[in-house]
Amino acid sequence: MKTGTRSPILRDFQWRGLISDATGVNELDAHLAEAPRAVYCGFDPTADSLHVGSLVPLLALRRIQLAGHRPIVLIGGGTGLIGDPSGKSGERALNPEEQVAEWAARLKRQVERFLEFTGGAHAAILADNYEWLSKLEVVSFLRDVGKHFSLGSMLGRESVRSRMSRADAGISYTEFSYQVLQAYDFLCLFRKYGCTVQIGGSDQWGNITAGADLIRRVEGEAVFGLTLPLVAKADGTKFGKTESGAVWLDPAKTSPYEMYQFWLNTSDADVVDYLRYFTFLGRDTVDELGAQLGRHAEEREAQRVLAREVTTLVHGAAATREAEEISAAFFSGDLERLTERQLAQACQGMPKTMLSDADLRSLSIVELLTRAGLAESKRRGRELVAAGAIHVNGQPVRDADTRLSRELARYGRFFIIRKGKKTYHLAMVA
Ligand code: 383
Repeated sequence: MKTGTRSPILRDFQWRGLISDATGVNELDAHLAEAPRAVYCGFDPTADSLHVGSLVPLLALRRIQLAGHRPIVLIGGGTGLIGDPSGKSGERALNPEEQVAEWAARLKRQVERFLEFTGGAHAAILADNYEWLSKLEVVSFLRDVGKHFSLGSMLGRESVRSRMSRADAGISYTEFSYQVLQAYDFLCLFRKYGCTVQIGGSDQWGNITAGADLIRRVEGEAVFGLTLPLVAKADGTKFGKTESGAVWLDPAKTSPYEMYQFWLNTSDADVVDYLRYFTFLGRDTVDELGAQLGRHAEEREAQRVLAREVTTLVHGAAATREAEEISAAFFSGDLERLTERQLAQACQGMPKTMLSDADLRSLSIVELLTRAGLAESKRRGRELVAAGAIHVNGQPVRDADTRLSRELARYGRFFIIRKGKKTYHLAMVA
């Protein structure tokens, strides 16, 4: 891209590393510099919640709004009934209609906190493509829309080619048609709201350019597409997953504490990139945190700032403060000060062993260690206790034969076992 970028938003995207690809980047720059524009990104309801991977485009829409443009969040109530083949190695099962409608409603509530929906020309718009896709009639659709798509370019899309080339996969006519529906959405949003820019992850490139081509053919207008990088991890493992699965934005699925821990565990190699992708901190602050990382990586200040910033964006300041308190309590081993609610939250992402009432009266600590898989044998369990490596509810265990009891349990039912410095396990009575 040329160095003299004029539009503040593209300049910001550039230093954040948020531009993977764009259709005519210089023209897009001029387009955004010239006037406020309507920019959209779509999210399909394929689950009951968005996850941390959805944050890059969602926050990009917010950056776009803060720069004075109008963001449009499109929920794919219609496309979610079809299934995007982009980035998917196999055909997906169709989800029931009621399910997709319920998920769509949830996603709408979820995206609301990230954008401003009131006040003036750059107020955000929430749209659902079920509104127009469900009304399509096949004959007029094939005449008015389908006629503009050449089979050559449809088959040439990465999402289609990668599936056709696999002996064990293939693609149905249904998923093959997905790109036409997303292209038609861009046309509808262009007509309805004057939307001239679509953004999405780099997996969306084919769908986005299909829409831009359609608008050029039908309306004779030039519109733009911009793709954001798919977040990668320096060690090559998949971003957005922990041992307990995906990191969701819904606090009922991933507690704020778990989310906070997820960001806190970012590697030194990734943390500066993530500060640029996932926070609104400016260049000076990010540079300073990067420099500090070079000097005192062990302090993990960059990770702490990242965790605080993102958790606050997603869950608010109060939930973040609570997550920080829980983290501090675990760090110091001083679990006494946690409330029952905080404890329950902390335990969500921890390996667990469920105990019965009988266990609570009869099990010894050493039996608990083997039951929880923290020691391969009772003998090993005794060694660990003798070495002072086992803490229960913040207290060092001195006698391996101590029996569990309600009195020993935190809030009458929790045993937080710590082995060594970092390995935590929760035993609890249901
Ligand atoms: C539907 C209708 C449109 C425009 C877009 C869509 C959704 C799109 C899609 N997106 C992914 C999703 O919904 O499938 N066809 O899970 C993901 N997005 C964003 C981003 C991302 C993409 O929601 O790269 C990651 O989050 O684009 O995989 O008219």
